[in-house]
Amino acid sequence: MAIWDPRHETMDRERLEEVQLARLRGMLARVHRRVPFYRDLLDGVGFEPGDLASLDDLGRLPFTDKGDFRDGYPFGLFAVPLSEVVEIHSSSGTTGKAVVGGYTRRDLHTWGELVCRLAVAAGVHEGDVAQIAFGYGMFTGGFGLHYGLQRAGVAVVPMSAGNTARQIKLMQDFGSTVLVATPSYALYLGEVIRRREVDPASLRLRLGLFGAETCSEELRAEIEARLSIVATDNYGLTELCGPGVAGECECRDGMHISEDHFIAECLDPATGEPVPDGQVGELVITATTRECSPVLRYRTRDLTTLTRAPCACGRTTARMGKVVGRTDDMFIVSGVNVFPSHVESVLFRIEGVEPFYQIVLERSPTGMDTFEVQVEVTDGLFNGWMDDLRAFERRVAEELRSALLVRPRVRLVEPGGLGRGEGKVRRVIDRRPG
Ligand code: DLL
Repeated sequence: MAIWDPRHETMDRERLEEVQLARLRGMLARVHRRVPFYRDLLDGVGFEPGDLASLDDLGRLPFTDKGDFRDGYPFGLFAVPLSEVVEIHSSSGTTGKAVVGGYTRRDLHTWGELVCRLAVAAGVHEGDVAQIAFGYGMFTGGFGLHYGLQRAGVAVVPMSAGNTARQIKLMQDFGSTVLVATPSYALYLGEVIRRREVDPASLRLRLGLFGAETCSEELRAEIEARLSIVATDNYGLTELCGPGVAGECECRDGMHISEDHFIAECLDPATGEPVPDGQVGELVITATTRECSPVLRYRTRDLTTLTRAPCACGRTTARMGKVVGRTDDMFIVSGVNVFPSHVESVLFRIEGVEPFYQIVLERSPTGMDTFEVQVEVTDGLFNGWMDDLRAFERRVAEELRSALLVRPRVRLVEPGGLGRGEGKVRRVIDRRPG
């Protein structure tokens, strides 16, 4: 199994922590000097950058969150003048002002290296043809994978998102071996390939580099079967550079975090105290090496686990588990906490259910919350007897109730009845007031 940057990816922990400490010191001094927001933040807790004696001191420093990025919109958190910035990306900002991240020339170089690490870890090698079906544009996915895959020395096909017919044609004509996409778009591609009776084995696809949204093991298996590939997961966010924070190796036993650039903490979201390895908590990340957009203790709101146990691939970096949900996508119905990922895992285990679903939350005129799960079912089932359909609906509702401890209303939808997206899919539609 190839390792792109063995010097950094297989460092022993003692050496890694020395590197982390030195980089953290440098970063704190820089942001204190250059970014008024960070100066106020650190002064507010009486912390001088020179006070940092060990990595444990990180736990004494304040957090940052999305609100800080929004308040600083657009360039308030930049640590370099605009004259040194060569690229700017931004999240979609559907729920308020967008998050903006800038890159100096060196940041772009680092970004390419980090994405290259995860691509090589996933099994990409020279001779591959990588078709990028992430959107190019303000979203970090397209460009991030583009830079990283070029660094890995593969032929990049910058197809961008959408235009599914052309995606399939290019896959056939160019013999694409690697597909880069969101898992939901990969699933959709698989559906169209099946519908058009293209034999997936006639394509040369062998590997998927998926990320940007949650993908349960059940969904992964479904995509792998539909496209005849091995699917890997990688993680990142606009606030921290985009993709390149963490990615799975061929062992697929957690995503290796590039800890020489990102210090990861897993904390109890309520208390902010660390949780033991293996226990679910909120991922908090400090990006120490970014010149334009360094970030201190960023609360990602992503819930996951960390492990520092050795990995068979030889990398020594900590690994994060699958993102099981976000502190803000968990919803509460009838007093019960529900994560969409949990709903997904239950649904995908039921024979006859297609892997497309949506959760709709509403409030009735009497003030009661309603929780509806709309899910597509196979053709055979949908066009069968009404009684069978009703019985199936009850079964799905019962399976969900026993796993979630709250019973949703289930609405079965014909195959293809729910919308398909090209980018990130929206699973939960919450129409409740407030
Ligand atoms: O999604 C960056 C990215 C692009 C990562 C391409 C991987 C591949 P944002 O649009 O800012 O950035 O969204 C970040 O997406 O906080 C997670 O909630 C979610 N997310 C990203 N990767 C994963 C993943 C990009 N592998 C937000 N699994 C994050 C689950 C993910 N959720």
